[in-house]
Amino acid sequence: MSTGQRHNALSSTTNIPRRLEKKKRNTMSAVMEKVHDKLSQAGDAIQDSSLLSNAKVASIKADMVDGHAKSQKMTTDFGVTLPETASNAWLRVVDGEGRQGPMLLEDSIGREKIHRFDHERIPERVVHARGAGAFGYFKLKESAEDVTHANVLTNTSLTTPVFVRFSTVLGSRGSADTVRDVRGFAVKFYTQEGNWDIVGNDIPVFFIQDAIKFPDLIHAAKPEPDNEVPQGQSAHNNFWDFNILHSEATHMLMWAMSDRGIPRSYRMMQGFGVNTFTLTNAAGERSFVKFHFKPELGVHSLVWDEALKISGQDPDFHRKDLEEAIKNGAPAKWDFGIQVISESQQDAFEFDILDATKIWPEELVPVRYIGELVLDRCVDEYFSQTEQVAFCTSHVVPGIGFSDDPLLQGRNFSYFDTQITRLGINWQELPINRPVCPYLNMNRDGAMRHRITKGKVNYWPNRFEGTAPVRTAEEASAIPAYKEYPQQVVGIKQRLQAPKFKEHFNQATLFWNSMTAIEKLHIIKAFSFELSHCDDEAVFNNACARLADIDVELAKAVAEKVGGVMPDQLSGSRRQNHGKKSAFLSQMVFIPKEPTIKSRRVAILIADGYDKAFVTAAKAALTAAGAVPLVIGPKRSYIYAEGETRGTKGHGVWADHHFEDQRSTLFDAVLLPPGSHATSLTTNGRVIHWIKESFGHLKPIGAVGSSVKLVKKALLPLVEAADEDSREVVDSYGVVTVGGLDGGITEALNIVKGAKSFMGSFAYRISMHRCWERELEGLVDQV
Ligand code: HDE
Repeated sequence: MSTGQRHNALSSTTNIPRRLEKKKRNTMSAVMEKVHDKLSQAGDAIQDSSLLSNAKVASIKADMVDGHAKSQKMTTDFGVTLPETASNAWLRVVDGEGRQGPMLLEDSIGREKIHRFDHERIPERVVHARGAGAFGYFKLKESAEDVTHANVLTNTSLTTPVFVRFSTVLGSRGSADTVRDVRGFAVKFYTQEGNWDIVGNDIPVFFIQDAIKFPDLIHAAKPEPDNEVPQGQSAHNNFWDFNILHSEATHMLMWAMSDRGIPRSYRMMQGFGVNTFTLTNAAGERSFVKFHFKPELGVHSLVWDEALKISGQDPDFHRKDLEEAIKNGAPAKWDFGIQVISESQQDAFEFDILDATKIWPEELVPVRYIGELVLDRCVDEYFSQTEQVAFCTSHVVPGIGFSDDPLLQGRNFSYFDTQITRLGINWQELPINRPVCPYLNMNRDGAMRHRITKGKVNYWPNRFEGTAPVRTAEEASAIPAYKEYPQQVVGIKQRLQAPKFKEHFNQATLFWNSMTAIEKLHIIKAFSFELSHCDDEAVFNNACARLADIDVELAKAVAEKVGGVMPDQLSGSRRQNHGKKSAFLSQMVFIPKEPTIKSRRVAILIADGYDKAFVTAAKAALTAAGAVPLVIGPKRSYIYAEGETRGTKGHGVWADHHFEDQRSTLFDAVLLPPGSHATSLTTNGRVIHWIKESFGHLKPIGAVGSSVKLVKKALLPLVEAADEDSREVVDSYGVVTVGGLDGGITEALNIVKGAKSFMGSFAYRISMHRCWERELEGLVDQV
């Protein structure tokens, strides 16, 4: 599309009256022309499907350099070529005999290098300091024009580039990924009408109702002030003290103590905008909205013992998981949905729809899924992209607005403000933050300004393009600018809360009642872990008393474990459980439509003497189904199969890892191939531990032929296992065994065939994520 055509297309979509458009074009400054040209290019890029997700990437290309110095000469920051010796030695005095004397301050090359290094760090985010990001796109599938005129939510032909940053809340930048915490889910849509940020979480509610409490909440949750302990943990006195003093936090605590607090992967979490925003349609009608993201792979979590161990074994677990999936061709995907309440229904609910500690139950307000979010591209450089990205709840585009949600309104101030501390006043000019559409105004100067705006004036209106004074109201309203909704506001200034904000327990109980038995067990265990780390009696007793407001059985189970006050020791009458449930709160309902093992990590344990045909075929079958099989052996080297000669070319399989550098915690399942290697593996404590630990973490275990004896050694009598000469596949609590492979390897390893085949049963178990029945029946505590 040519630039001229593009302009026409633009004016037709933006509804600017012809007269005004002509006038505008006539008076358009050279700068605006350039900006429009840029838009044309960006627009053209958007049309080009190969760059679908990359209109943003295209826009930052000019700022990218190849960091691999091999092909280039190294220079100073000001472009002068460096001598080879500069990387090794500071300029110094050397006497005639080669003895070193003092270094010289005059070495501007040395000084430049150290000076840049001294200032590499910027303040980390005050919350959500640790994160991981990726690029991708948003594809609208169904127009929401009945409720909004936002282009991004009405034009189904558009593909909008996005950048997403996931994060933990409490830990500092170098903390572990798998701690129990809320996860941030922040999405920047680079729309053609400006940047739109949804700065959400993986949990749909929040601890507090009013922004003014946020600093106290975070002070209490972060490491304690006297000794800066603990790092990235909520299991300490101050966290629980604050939250129990705020009964409004009760609902959020239930979510945070559920498995939502320890996701298996960023790719397997829901995302929620949490706050109530508004939408306005072309007719000027306003409604209230909440934003949702539902993961294609289902909602899955780690188990707590596993999460604890991964924190030490691989603190970058989630960060690496996102990268591994994208690089292996498994882009992360979510359905995007909206929950909408019309203005007339604002007061129709027993909760206040502006209260961020409440969900809008989906039975009452169904989610309308209208689009898809896809992350398919890893970042090029962590600092300039993931670290420097700056999200703001106040970044909305025409057709989307704010509500009087008191948390949101505080956030609208906070995000803007915090970026100045982190990035400086020109943070919006950074490549990752600037829009892909044209932008121009008279905001100028400030530290680190790097955009160059040409022209004679830096104020508006001005004598060059002063159209504003002559614009009629009609003309002005036809410009597709951001317009605030003309909301009528009448009232008395006071620091008070609306009555419905004062009810704090109904939805906490609703959440508890809606959990499956296994989820309830996990919640009890989570509360018990956290409160056992609180050594102040007042804190754990108050917490146990609070639980009695949610459900007596829950309170009893936790109090018993942590030595807290039992519900029947409490004075006064307690709330009764209302018995209501919702079908949309258990994460167990969010499973993929079709069973899938896409991006699941499977460890294949071998030693010299394994059955090569099996290992090769199993790897191929798993890979074909989208899983990530990795071979683990006694050492990282070639491991030789039965009948192979060590050191012979073409023999052996390369082990990706050895038994000690990777642990069972880092995999979703373990596969034990047949072969004479089983004999040596039976006496390998690390391997037996691997099997027991996998069992304890509820992971599927598959064993074939002679390797069945490994399972027997590690897990009898907890499970049943196939006889070594039996051809029947036995699935006992997700331990899938078969003595021999019938009908040939291919059939036995056919994942698609499912049920009867060994691999079909094993893969099905992997697709179900974890074997919960082991825990329900108390087997886990016995390994
Ligand atoms: Fe944030 N929050 N927040 N928050 N938040 C920040 O902004 C704040 C809240 C969330 O990946 C900060 O740029 C206040 C709710 C995410 O860069 C800061 C209040 C939700 C991220 C800030 C809240 C969030 C932040 C720190 C209460 C879920 C990471 C650095 C009124 C809907 C974004 C920054 C990223 C980050 C303030 C509550 C999510 C200080 C005052 C509720 C995902 O501005």
